[in-house]
Amino acid sequence: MADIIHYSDPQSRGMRTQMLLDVFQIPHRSELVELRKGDHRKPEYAKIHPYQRVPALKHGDTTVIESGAITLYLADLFPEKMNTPKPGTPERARLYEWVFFLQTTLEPFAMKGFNPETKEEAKTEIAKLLATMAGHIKGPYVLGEQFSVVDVILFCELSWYQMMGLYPEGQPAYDKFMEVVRGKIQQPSTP
Ligand SMILES: N[C@@H](CCC(=O)N[C@@H](CS)C(=O)NCC(=O)O)C(=O)O
Repeated sequence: MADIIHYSDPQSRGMRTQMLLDVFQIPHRSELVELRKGDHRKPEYAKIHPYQRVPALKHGDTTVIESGAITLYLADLFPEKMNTPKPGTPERARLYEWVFFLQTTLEPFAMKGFNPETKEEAKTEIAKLLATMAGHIKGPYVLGEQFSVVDVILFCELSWYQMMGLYPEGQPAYDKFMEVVRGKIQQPSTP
């Protein structure tokens, strides 16, 4: 297996992909791209990420950008380690749903959470949208008994909402999910 290099800054969306690599114990090298120092604007980084953001992943001759694409690429590369359901199954459909729901439907609201003027609106919209998706958590994990990449990215996103004051309150399905996954990732040797 070719080497994996993960380019990221801990204070970025790269925390999602870093968490995936760590929790599922995927051998890799982490390359720090410090946004505050402008590392991502250096010309050599444009060879890795064409529009110069983080994260990015290099696997041999293949470079992947976009945290969602990196999530799906890793899930395909390590189906056993990451308990990735087979293509064409209902579980695989659910995996795609959550990746796209988090990144395309919820993320624009999470971005509004950075602005004090739109933060309350963002919190309300996130809570409403998450309420509609609560039934898509089979339990104890999103896909049922299998702990997969979906659990890590949803956990990561909800942890970020907690830090930003955007976490959906009064939704026991998410409280329970957070508790179960927190317990699981404290023992990462048994994915
Ligand atoms: N949709 C991309 C977004 C990547 C992105 O915008 N990353 C931010 C950090 S969270 C970044 O690198 N910002 C640097 C800049 O905008 O100059 C993904 O999910 O990977």
